[in-house]
Amino acid sequence: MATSLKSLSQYTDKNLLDISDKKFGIVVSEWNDQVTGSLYSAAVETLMKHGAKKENIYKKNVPGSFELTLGAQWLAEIEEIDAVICLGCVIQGETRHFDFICDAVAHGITNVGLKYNKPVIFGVLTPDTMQQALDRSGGKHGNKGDEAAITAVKMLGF
Ligand code: DLZ
Repeated sequence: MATSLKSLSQYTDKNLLDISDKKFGIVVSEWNDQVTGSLYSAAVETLMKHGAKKENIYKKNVPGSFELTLGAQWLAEIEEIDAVICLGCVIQGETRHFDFICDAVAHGITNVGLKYNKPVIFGVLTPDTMQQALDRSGGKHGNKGDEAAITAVKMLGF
């Protein structure tokens, strides 16, 4: 996906790209699967609402958020896939495990996007409590899976 002057001049926030022929890979962490399942459902629903075809959305489960990076790489290296969305939920605990996982995933996902020159979206919740996670995965604060999908569509518009 190369940026051209033409594509830059055509892009506006209100006029999202036609994604009917775009292929999406979604990597989903199995940790806190109640939350990540809701993130996934919202991401798929939003992509389809914006024109993506169900058969063009590919899912890959990984055990935990730490593994999202490698899962993203496996999907990003598939030439036909246009964008990758990573969905996870890491809940703050008493240990430094939280920081290690979050730092690793943030850096890892960034690197995969740069390496393959494709949008690789960080849809990882990092709340203090399970309630905060539920609030952000279909609760009172919306659904981060929806935001992640919109971000992927917007990035494909560049
Ligand atoms: C080990 C661990 C812990 C303590 N907490 C979470 C979490 O809240 N969310 C999550 O997605 N994964 C967690 N994990 C698992 C790690 O992401 C990873 O799967 C293991 O450390 C094995 O590499």
